[in-house]
Amino acid sequence: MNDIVEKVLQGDVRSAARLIRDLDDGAPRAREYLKELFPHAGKAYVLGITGSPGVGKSTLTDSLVAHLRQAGKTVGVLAVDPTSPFSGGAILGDRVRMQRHSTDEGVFIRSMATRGQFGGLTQATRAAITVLDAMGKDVVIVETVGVGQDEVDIARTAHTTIIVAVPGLGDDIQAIKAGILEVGDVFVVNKADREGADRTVQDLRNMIEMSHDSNLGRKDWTPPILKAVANRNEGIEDIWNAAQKHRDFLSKHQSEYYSRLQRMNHKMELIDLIKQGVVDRVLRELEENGQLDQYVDDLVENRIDPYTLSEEILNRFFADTD
Ligand SMILES: Nc1nc2c(ncn2[C@@H]2O[C@H](COP(=O)(O)OP(=O)(O)OP(=O)(O)O)[C@@H](O)[C@H]2O)c(=O)[nH]1
Ligand SMILES: [Mg+2]
Repeated sequence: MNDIVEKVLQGDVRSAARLIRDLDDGAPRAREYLKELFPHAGKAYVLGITGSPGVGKSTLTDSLVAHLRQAGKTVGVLAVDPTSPFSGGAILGDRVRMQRHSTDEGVFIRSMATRGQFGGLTQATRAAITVLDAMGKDVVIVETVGVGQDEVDIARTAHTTIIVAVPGLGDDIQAIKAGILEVGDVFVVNKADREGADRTVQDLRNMIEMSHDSNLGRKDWTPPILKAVANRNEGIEDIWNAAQKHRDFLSKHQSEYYSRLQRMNHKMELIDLIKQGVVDRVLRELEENGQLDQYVDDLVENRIDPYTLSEEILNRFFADTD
């Protein structure tokens, strides 16, 4: 067994941090390590926390971490920011917000901002979850900013997804359009110290009643909607209890919805990996002998159209499968 892999399995923070950095950078050796780690993962409870920017996801995560540590659980946190190609703004804020846990050995916090590497953000996040899981963390919390397709995909990877909103729906209407509502297992109206929290709870309830996962059909779980004031630790225990209820639900009822969800996750992961493999292989060869640039010249000078050209290139690589 590889040295790094062994260390990660023993829970070594530095090795895990290095591996996750490699994943974020798309380093090929990271994939080899993952192969070895994979059989050791699958034990952690993965909790997704998502919602629009600034609704209090990190504050909530921080309070949840404190709550879990008191209960003696080890925690891994992944802060994923698909809106930025750099580990800048929001993630820096996340780190600051969770700083009180930085000296606690039972907590491991990492951020990811990859786009386009390692088959995209969902793939990289999934891989990082595997690392934290194999490291022996009891709970892995994945915080994602925003409401796009990446968040929906990442949310589908978690066992339980918490959607955080704030009083006055506003931006969150966008979230609902993007389909994030459909993947929520627990809803939290944070900043309930502000006016209009009850109204927002009611609005959400109405919308949830009408929604169902457009890809996978209806769930047989009714998502609870809870109020919280994360920066005052209010409502945190209820949120954790609701998540646990959902977790129990998952293990007791292997419902049709969740078997479909699991199947789709596996399928998506495999397709992502195949795509990435094909793209890597074809591009590596084209770039090695400068052909890619020649092809681009052909396009620039109108010698061929891109449709025919891409077909010709692919036929070269997959000649005998035709
Ligand atoms: N009034 C009030 N403010 C809160 C509450 N929870 C968090 N905040 C504040 O809201 C701001 C944003 O909180 P974050 O936890 O960084 O929010 P976030 O959703 O992680 O933000 P991004 O990661 O940037 O999307 C901070 O100034 C928090 O102190 C709350 O319950 N009430
Ligand atoms: Mg945050």
